[in-house]
Amino acid sequence: MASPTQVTASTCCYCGVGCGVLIEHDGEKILGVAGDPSHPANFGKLCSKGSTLHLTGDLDARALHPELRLGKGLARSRTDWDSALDHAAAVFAETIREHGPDSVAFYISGQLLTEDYYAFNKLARALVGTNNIDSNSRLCMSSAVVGYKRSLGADAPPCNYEDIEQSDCLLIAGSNMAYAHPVLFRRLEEAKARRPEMQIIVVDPRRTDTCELADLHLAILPGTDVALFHGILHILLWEGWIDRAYIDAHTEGFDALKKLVRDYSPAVTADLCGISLDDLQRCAELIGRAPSFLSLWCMGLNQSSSGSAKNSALINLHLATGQIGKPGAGPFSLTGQPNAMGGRETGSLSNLLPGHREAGNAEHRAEVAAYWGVDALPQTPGLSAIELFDAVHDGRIKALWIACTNPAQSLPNQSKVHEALAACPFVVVQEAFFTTETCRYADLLLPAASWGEKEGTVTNSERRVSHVRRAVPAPFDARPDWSITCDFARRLETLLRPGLPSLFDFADSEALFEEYKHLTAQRDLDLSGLSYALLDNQGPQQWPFAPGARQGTARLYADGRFPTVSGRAQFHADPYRAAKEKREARYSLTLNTGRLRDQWHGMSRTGTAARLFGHVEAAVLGLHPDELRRRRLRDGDLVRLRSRRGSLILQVEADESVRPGQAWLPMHWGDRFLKGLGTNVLTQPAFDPLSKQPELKHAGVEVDKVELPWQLFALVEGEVQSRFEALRPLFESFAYASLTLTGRERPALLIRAASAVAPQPELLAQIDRQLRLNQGPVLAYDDPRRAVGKRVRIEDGRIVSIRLAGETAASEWLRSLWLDGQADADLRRWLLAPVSAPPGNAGVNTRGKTLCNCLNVSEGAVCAGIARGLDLDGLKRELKCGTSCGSCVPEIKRLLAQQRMATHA
Ligand SMILES: Nc1nc2c(c(=O)[nH]1)N[C@H]1C(S)=C(S)[C@@H](COP(=O)(O)OP(=O)(O)OC[C@H]3O[C@@H](n4cnc5c(=O)[nH]c(N)nc54)[C@H](O)[C@@H]3O)O[C@H]1N2
Ligand SMILES: Nc1nc2c(c(=O)[nH]1)N[C@H]1C(S)=C(S)[C@@H](COP(=O)(O)OP(=O)(O)OC[C@H]3O[C@@H](n4cnc5c(=O)[nH]c(N)nc54)[C@H](O)[C@@H]3O)O[C@H]1N2
Ligand code: SF4
Ligand SMILES: [Mo]
Repeated sequence: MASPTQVTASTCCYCGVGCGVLIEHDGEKILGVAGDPSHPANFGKLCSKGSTLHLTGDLDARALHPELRLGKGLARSRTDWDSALDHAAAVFAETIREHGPDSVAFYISGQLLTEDYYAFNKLARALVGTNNIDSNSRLCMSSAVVGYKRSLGADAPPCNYEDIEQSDCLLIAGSNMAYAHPVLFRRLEEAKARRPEMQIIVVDPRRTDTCELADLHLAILPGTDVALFHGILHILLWEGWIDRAYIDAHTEGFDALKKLVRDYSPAVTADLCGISLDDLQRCAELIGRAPSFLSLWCMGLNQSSSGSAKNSALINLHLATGQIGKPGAGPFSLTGQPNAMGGRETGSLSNLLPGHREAGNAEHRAEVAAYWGVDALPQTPGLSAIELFDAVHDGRIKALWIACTNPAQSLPNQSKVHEALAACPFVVVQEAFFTTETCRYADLLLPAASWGEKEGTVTNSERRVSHVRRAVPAPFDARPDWSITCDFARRLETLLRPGLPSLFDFADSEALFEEYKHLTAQRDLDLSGLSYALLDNQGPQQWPFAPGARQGTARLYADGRFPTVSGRAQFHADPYRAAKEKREARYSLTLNTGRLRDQWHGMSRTGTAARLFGHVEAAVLGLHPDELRRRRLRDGDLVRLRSRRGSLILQVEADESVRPGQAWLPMHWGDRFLKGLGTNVLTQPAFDPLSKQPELKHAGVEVDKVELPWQLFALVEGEVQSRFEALRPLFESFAYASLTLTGRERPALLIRAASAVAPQPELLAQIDRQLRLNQGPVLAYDDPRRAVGKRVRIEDGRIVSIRLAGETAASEWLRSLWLDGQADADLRRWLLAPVSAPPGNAGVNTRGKTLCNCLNVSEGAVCAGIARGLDLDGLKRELKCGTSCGSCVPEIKRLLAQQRMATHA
């Protein structure tokens, strides 16, 4: 029964900042969301993604019932939980019996809750007896794990969010915080406004929005971070800006590093990194002279074939300057996913075990086995993500369980991943949204509860554990992940170890937490003093939090003792290695990939809210204007982007934020919103030798113009999810097809497609049926000789559907008429004319993209305001942009700076 509005305090399900949210609901449906003022990560703030959570998750896109495919090539059909899980248990048991425990694998996610993770780990290692359990954190945090462990002795970010605000000098390397950790970036903006003397350095090949806050931006050549950090250390040594006393008292290995960095003279470093000597010198000086120095980093360092070296080279700088273990100082890796930390804590990478233990360590295995009450844990090393999918591809893995991740979009070298999934005898996908690329390959689809519907705990970037609370029940048959996993495990137990007491007798997520937490006792991450009740009474807490502790631990290593064998931190002397191997280097451009402000990964959730496409509407490749000129390309041209592994057809645009020789493409596109296998059809599977994290940031690519003269534009209002599902397959035969959502109050599906020749009339007729253009109040124009055909449907004086084929000049004008909700009689005779707008009609909406999603303020309006002389405060006052979540403020600042440059030029 729905009851009046209630509020449940929970957390945001997106990034590792880990903001607290207040979910407004009626006990059945989520109605709204607000920032939790009492949560220490965000104190009430939310970004553009967090504040629109309640607008996402369209039920038409949710997985609602278990579905089973009874044979390859057949369609899946709906089933019940008992049949689904019995079937899965039977297949897993048989596979294990016939081919051994290493013939099955689990591929899980940094977006699971700690309790979910724990259940999966116990299932894989204790019951199945395999270490083949890895997670998408392999693509995300595994280089940071290696960096922390080998340099400091434990996988623990030593700092906290207040340190960021207090620091005198901040180095942000390979992190676009303005987009990827926006609320933390808001906190940094405020700190910098209070203390403008705080110095911020950004190291990123691209000029991102994060650079708007930087005193110094080093646009290094892709992949040259190790050289940069060694070059900085070279200068620190030369100038005497190191802390010899700290090095002597608390570290080991400095001499070897000192020897190595002799080779990284300023001239050599500046040349390798493609930056000026002055900038390099200034960077070293800012770090060397700062009373406190803190570094933040993310995927620009981790996602690299030298990710471990990058991490340790940066940590070297902190150890050499003694900038760790004190306020405002330390190496602080930002975690991407909301519970990437929980995954590391519970041992959810193939080489880890719960409680920051190692699967390769016999003592650790014995400890965990004893705690679980099993004879032994498996010894054979497990496979990491890339290796795991290779093993699926060559048939070694015969049953694969995927939960809360979309590998058919997010792994590199997608052609191979799709082949692997297609060939795998049994694929289980435990998912909240049935729309993902991976679900297509599911032989068994298990509907999972999602944000607002599940309970457990998560750990954010600053080691802070929050209690995630359930607001509403999951829709239809969907169930929380831990309960699906434990239910399956109990059924598998009866087949694999009949008669023995269950290892999975958990009544709720709290029971899992209670069992798990003791595995952390007396270890570096000790959180055995925490409980749901304590988190409810005292709020989110940072580990370590031992039993009896009154509060969590804000900062690690204050005493200079490190959890290594000798108690000393370790310098590492890894030489710089170029990111591109030879075969990649033959391609003239380096492709860099990463995040957009308002989208999350494969867009299964954010892609259900039309408003979130307002900022960036579709997949576009960014190239420096010089590269466009050299290739005789213009903004908006369709190009074929190709690498050694695959190709993609998409639009190109001029992008001044990248240097010549580089290309930029958001990571979010898979096969659904853009025809082709998405961004990752291009990326390389090469990985770091220690962390096994793949090189997702650099691939050699080439760009060629394509001629696809026959073009189509379509827009249809309403029921966007079901129309998307029905229409997407109809565009398989087009060379180019881009689908997106648009609008706010009245969402619509928008499609652009192109091919060399016109498609069969029957295909167009099928498309028209889905667009509701086959009958009713439809204006039509056809010229079959030129393969031109146009349709506009008008209801109650408003355009509700459009299809222009063969000739699309009027598309933007019609789209703006649709948006404005008008199509009066005067205009009607022009609707199907081959013109971009009727003569003398200024109807074309020049609003451009939506900068401020909260208050719906367009780029056009902001630019007009700037032209009228408004500054940031004036724009905020008059247009209200940037006054709610603030996610658009860096971009508005950039427009203001461009305007200043233009007037001075
Ligand atoms: N809006 C949004 N926010 C997110 C996510 C999302 O999908 N959408 N995902 C979350 C997750 S899981 C993660 S892991 C984080 C990722 O957060 P970030 O790592 O901040 O985001 P990215 O855009 O992937 O990459 C950051 C930057 O690395 C730069 N870079 C590329 N190559 C190099 C290099 O060789 N050296 C250096 N120094 N920099 C380089 C890129 O130009 C890019 O600007 O974001 C989290 N937050
Ligand atoms: N080219 C390129 N590729 C990249 C990256 C890059 O920078 N460039 N970044 C990499 C990084 S850092 C990451 S973290 C990965 C992310 O890659 P993925 O893990 O594939 O990303 P998501 O789309 O977030 O996948 C999570 C899935 O879980 C589903 N889901 C949501 N909530 C729940 C739930 O409660 N239970 C279950 N069972 N399912 C749920 C969502 O619908 C979604 O399909 O991408 C990697 N791929
Ligand atoms: S910064 Fe935004 S996406 Fe990240 S947790 Fe906070 S509200 Fe969610
Ligand atoms: Mo990530």
